[in-house]
Formats: sequence, structure tokens, C-alpha cells
Amino acid sequence: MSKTDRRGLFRLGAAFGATAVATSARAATGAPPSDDPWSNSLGAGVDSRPYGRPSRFEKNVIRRYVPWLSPTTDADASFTPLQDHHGIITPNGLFFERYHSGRPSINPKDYRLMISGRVKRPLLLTLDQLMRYPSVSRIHFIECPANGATEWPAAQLNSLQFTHGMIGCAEWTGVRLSTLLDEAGLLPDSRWVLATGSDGAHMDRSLPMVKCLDDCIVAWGQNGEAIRPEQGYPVRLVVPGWQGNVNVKWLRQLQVGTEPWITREETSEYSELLGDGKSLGFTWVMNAKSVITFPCPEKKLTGGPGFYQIHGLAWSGNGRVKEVDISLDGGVNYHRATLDGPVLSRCLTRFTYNWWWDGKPALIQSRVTDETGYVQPTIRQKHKFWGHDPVYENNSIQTWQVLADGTVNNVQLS
Ligand SMILES: Nc1nc2c(c(=O)[nH]1)N[C@H]1C(S)=C(S)[C@@H](COP(=O)(O)O)O[C@H]1N2
Ligand SMILES: [Mo]
Repeated sequence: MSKTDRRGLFRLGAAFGATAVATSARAATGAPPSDDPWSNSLGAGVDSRPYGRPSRFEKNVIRRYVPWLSPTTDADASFTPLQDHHGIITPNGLFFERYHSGRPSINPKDYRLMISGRVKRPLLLTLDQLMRYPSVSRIHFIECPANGATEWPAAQLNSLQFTHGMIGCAEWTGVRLSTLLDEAGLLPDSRWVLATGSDGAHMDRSLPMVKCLDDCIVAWGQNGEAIRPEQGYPVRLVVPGWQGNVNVKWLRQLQVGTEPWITREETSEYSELLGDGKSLGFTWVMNAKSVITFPCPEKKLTGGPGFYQIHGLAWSGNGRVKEVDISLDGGVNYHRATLDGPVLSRCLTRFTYNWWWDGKPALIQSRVTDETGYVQPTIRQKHKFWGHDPVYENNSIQTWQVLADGTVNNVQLS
């Protein structure tokens, strides 16, 4: 932190030019800012659309998809606009979507959850019955392991939304999976649970009992309202910190067994080929990752040299974020960023760094270390491990190139 930083002198007034001077002259005479038209008339009444929406000036803050990645719209993915993500909670209408077989429309009256297999008392629950169990609310991110997949061979998409937007973070409300398994009564040899969705894809993933009894939530609430159809209405499984795909949406069945099922989703998908031709199965945990969300390709530096607050998001599927370091020179030197709490486990964490930009080109990066001591790797380190370009788990350090005119580009350092 520099001396200027400690005194809190950002000197932005001068940088903003004439408007700022005029405003401060008015401030000196004690006069209020001028009355604008909207200050002199009656405002609009209660919204005629009873479900509120953002200001019309925010109409570009939307999910987007990459046409060449999603040639059809029913087996699809859309990306969260992280460049406009304020804080750690993703608004429900902006939460990224991923469908293997489209989005079903489920009447909650017809909803049933079956808990079967190696249990003493199989259960078939309606939504009302499910919601009578003791519930919890927890804030967790969900990230698709294919987030950043396009960037393995080279910097391809000049966009924060498309390089990092297959992540969202919400407050999930529901019953702990351990509560339901306890109710059904586990048999001594029950060590795995197969979670299955009721969509056309019947997405199914085997989960080890230790995770099921730890922090998984059978959730019906998302940021204070019912889970959105896009996120699995009426019920999804939340498996904190693990790959997006195990967070089964439109959850239909929890089958308890003794061994993993090795489903199609666990062989043709979500397992990665190693250099020796063998494949790495069950890479569940999303390792620590971070990215600078301002500046970024969508949000350049518009005011010339001077003070800018760099901000961004960091997360780890292994627990809490411990620290984030910022580099302004492509990874040669690092400076500690400030974590802007709350710092929660398996949850987005906001970080900031006060930067007096000298107007020269810069290569800015963030690098997270989580509470286990894991340090976010460079893309070079990842390539060395795989020996080829894989599909999943690109959690490498992102470099944004800042040019003298304030433009920001996605680049990859070789
Ligand atoms: N039933 C079902 N669950 C599913 C999927 C699916 O296609 N069907 N997609 C998975 C994948 S690949 C991801 S990344 C996450 C995405 O969650 P979201 O759409 O709520 O962002 O849901 C997972 N759960
Ligand atoms: Mo995914």
C-alpha cells in the first residue's frame, strides 16, 4: 500500500475535470446540486409489473451465449455477465445455465423425490413433505468445469463473460442431504449415492457418502425465492465446491448403494484423458481460481492515468480463500489484494486493489491461495501436467493486457 493510499487521496476530482470543479464550487457556497427534471415531478407509482426488474438503463446486463459453442438452443449453455457482477451474489436472472437436454417445466404439485436403495425406510416425498424437514441457507458458488475450456490452446474469446462466466453464486435454501439420509436410515454398507435428474438427460452422478453427509443440500430456495426453472425448479442438489454437473437439477431420485455406478456421465464425460492413455475419473473438486472483473475486456479504463480500484472474484472448492495477490507486470511482482468480506467457504469472495495507473501498458493478473495452501497455477503449469489441451478445470491465472489508451485484452503469456 502506498502512502497516498493510506491518506485516502484518490485525486479523482481533478481527473474528472470541469464537472467536478463546478460541483465543488457549488459545494463551497453551500448550494445543492441543481434540480433535475425527475426532482420536480411526482415519480412513478408502484410497479405495474408486480415482479420488479432492473432499471431500463441496465438492459445490457444479460446472460449471453457463444453461437459456435451452442449450435442448438435446447442442449445449451449461457454465461453470467461477470463484468457487471457487483458483490458475491449472482442475481437469479443472470445465473449461468447449462442443459444437457433442455429445461423441463415441472408443476410442483407433481413433484416427487424418491430415496431408495440401501436404506431401511425408502421415502417418496412430495415438495410439501420435503419442505417440512429442518432447513438451512448457505451461500455457495456453482461452476461448470468447462468454464474457460475455450482458453486451453490460446486466448480465444476477448471477454470476461465468455472466459469465466460459467459460474454463479447464490444463497441456497433447503434440507441437508444428511437429514434425509438419516430419515431413510442408512445400512452399514451404504457408501455411495446416485443423484438423478428428471429432465430428458436424466443427468446422474455418483457421490461418495462422506460428501453427502458433509455439506450437500437438497435445495428449493435460491436468493430468497423459489429456485428458478433454469437452476432446477422445484428442487436441485447443491454439492458445495464440486463440479457444476454433480449439482443435479430437477432432482428426482437419490439411490443409495455400495459402489459408484460409473454412468455415462462418469465415463464419456467428466473424466479426462491423461498422457498415458488412461483417464482420470472423479475429479470432483473445483480447485481455487480467481479473476479480475475490473478492468476487463468489457470494462476498459476510460479516464486516462490515475486512480482505479481493481476488483475481482476468487473462490475455492476446497474451502475459504486465504489471500489474493495482484500482478501488474505479467506475474513478475505480486502485491497483496484486500479481501472484501464475507469470506465464506466454497463461496465467491470479492477482492480489491487500489491502483494508481501511470498510463503505461500493463499485464494485470490475480492469483488466489486458498486455506489449504493451494496456489492458483499458471496455464504453463497446467499444460505441463496434462501434456495436451484438456477440456475441463482451466483454473489458471488470467492475464488482461491494459494498453496505453485504456483498452483491455485477453492475452495468454507463453
Ligand atoms: N438434471 C440435470 N442437472 C444438471 C444438468 C443437466 O443437464 N441436467 N447440467 C449440469 C451442469 S453440466 C452444470 S455446469 C450445472 C449448471 O447449473 P446451472 O444451470 O444452475 O447454472 O447443472 C448441472 N446439473
Ligand atoms: Mo457443466
